[in-house]
Amino acid sequence: MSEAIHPSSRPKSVPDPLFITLEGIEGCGKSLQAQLLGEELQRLEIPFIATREPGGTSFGIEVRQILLSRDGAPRSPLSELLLYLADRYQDLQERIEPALRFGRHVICDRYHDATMAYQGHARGIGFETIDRLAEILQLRTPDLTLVLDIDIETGVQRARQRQVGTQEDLMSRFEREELQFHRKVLQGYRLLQEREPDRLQFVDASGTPEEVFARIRAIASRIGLFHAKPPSCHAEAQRRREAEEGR
Ligand code: ATM
Repeated sequence: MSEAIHPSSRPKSVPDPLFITLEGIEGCGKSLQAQLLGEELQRLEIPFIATREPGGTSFGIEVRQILLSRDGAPRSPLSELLLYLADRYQDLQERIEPALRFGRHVICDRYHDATMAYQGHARGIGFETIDRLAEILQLRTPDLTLVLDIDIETGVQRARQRQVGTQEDLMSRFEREELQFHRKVLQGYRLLQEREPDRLQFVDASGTPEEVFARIRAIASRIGLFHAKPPSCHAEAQRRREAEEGR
C-alpha cells in the first residue's frame, strides 16, 4: 500500500495538490466538464493528471470492457462491486497517489461516490458494506466532488446524442436499466451529499457546456485549484530529499 502524505509534512508556502472527482447520472456531461477543467489547467500551466473510473489504467481498461460490454455475462451485484474496487485500487496505486505525491492535481471522471450511488444505493448493497471495504483498502477521499445535477429525461436525451459513433452501447445501458434505477442513483448521490455536504457539491448541469463550466470553475477556484501552482515534480522531489535529510 502506498505511503500517504500528511499535509503538515509540506512547507506552508507550498499548496497541496487537490484530488477532484466528477460524478452524476448517465448523460449529465461530466466527462466533457472534466475535459474542460483539464484544458483550463493546461492553459494556466498548472500540473495535473486526468483519469477515469472504470478505465484509468491498462488493467482498468480491461476491467471496464468486462463491466460495460454489451453482452456481458451475468454477475451478482457483489461481484460487480469487487470489479469496480479492483479498478479503483489499481488507479490509486498506479496513477492517483503518485501524481499527488509529485504535486500534481488529479481530476477523476467518476470515483468512489459512483460505487456508493450505483452499487451501494441503486443496486441495494448498502453504504455500510462498501464503507467497510473502502476502509480496508484505505481509499483516499477526494478534496472536492462535483455532482452534475440534471433530470433523468435530459440525461437520456444527452446519452442518445453521445451514442453516435461510440463502441459502448450507452442507450442500451439506459434501456436495460429501468428509469427508476437512474432515479435511485441520483437519490444515492443526494444521500451522500447529506453525509458530506462540504465535499460533495451539486452543480446545476442545465444549459450550455460553457455555462456549466463557469459554475464548476467558480467552485474549483474557491478551493484553490487555480490559485497557485503546485510544485513541479523536481522541486517536490528536492523538498522531500531535504526534509528526509533534516535540512
Ligand atoms: P462512464 O461512462 O460515466 O464512465 O460510466 C460507466 C458506467 O459505470 C456508468 N454506467 N451506467 N449506467 C456508471 C458505472 N459505474 C458504477 O456502476 N460504479 C462505479 O463505481 C463506477 C466508477 C461506475
